[in-house]
Amino acid sequence: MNNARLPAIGITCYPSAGGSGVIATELGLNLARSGYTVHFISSSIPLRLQRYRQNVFYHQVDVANYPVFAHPPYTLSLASAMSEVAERYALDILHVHYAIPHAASAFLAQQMVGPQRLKVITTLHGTDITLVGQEPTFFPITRFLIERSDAVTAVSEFLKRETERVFGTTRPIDVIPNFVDTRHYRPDECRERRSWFATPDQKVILHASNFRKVKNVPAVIEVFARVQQEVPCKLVLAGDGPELPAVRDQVDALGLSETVEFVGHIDDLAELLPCADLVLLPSWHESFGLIALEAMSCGVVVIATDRGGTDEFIDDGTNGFLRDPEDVTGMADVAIRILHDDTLRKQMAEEARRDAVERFGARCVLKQYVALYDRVVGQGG
Ligand code: GMT
Repeated sequence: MNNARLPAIGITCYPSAGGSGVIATELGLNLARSGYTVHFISSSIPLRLQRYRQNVFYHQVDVANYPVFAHPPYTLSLASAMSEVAERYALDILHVHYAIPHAASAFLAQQMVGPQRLKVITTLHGTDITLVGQEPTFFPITRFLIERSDAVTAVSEFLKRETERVFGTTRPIDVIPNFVDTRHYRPDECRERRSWFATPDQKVILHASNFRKVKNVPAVIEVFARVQQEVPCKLVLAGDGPELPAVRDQVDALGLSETVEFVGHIDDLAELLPCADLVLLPSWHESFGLIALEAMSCGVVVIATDRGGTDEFIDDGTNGFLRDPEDVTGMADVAIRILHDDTLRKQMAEEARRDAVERFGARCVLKQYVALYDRVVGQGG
């Protein structure tokens, strides 16, 4: 173990926008503030890691290409980088976020360094289990990597159950939920920023995602099309992804282009979320739904999908709403009700903020990771 007797941690994640990268980066930054040495090992620098911070190091993975490769073997380059960093900085743990391919690289690195010296923790985030891992080509390796990690965490009870059901794994899974920096994501009247989108009499509805099919963005547009007939409002769409062109076409076809604002990818939504009166997240499934928690932390009411792990932090009718992603009418009805009733919206927003702070603040969830690290390092080495 390295100095101060705290384990030295290597973290690997997808560096681009996405909840798993955000959670991994925020976890590393919080660990570093608590005195841990944290080494990020990834294909490019994670978005929230751009400036120098004490105890935080970044190692870029160089992927060599060669004409015989149909695709450069990133998994192997990552494994080499992990083993080198682990040897050089005496890492105790490789903590990988999103199983594919990170857990495979960590497994290889562990074999190179020695399973007694280097432990592997895999955090399952969602589509690594619910979509990607179930592809026939990834299924056996995903199951193997879950079984062979020294510890596995899932971001919700739903994801834990789904992993055990689909993969039939026996490796115990710790549930450690997503968390939010409640000092950064906080309520703010943001009158000036709001005026960029809406007049004072208009409500602001917001959706933010990576515009993949699983996010069911067409339902956002359909809900908005109904709501704007009853309540003066604007829709702000933040993010980018493969479904964006189709969503633009849908907006044009419905004659909504004057009332829908596409703001593109925004690295940090803490300044935008509090401007909203309502956030929509009608995904086909969400293992957790970090954006909903971030909205709650900003004191904004959310209507989220009821498929997945959202009911582990959203209590329907108390601190937000849960609806079936196909139930456009139900989502529109509740949106109209909450946008008409300022008193109810304020009451639910306060409840949402309180729950985010008391149950899902970074400090509270960090303790669960720290306990896990202690347990895994204590398993022998
Ligand atoms: O698959 C995605 O949508 C992206 C993925 C990610 O890498 O950010 O999101 C998953 O992980 C987040 C962080 O744990 C969860 O909050 C999201 O619910 C989860 N996405 C899905 O389950 C669809």
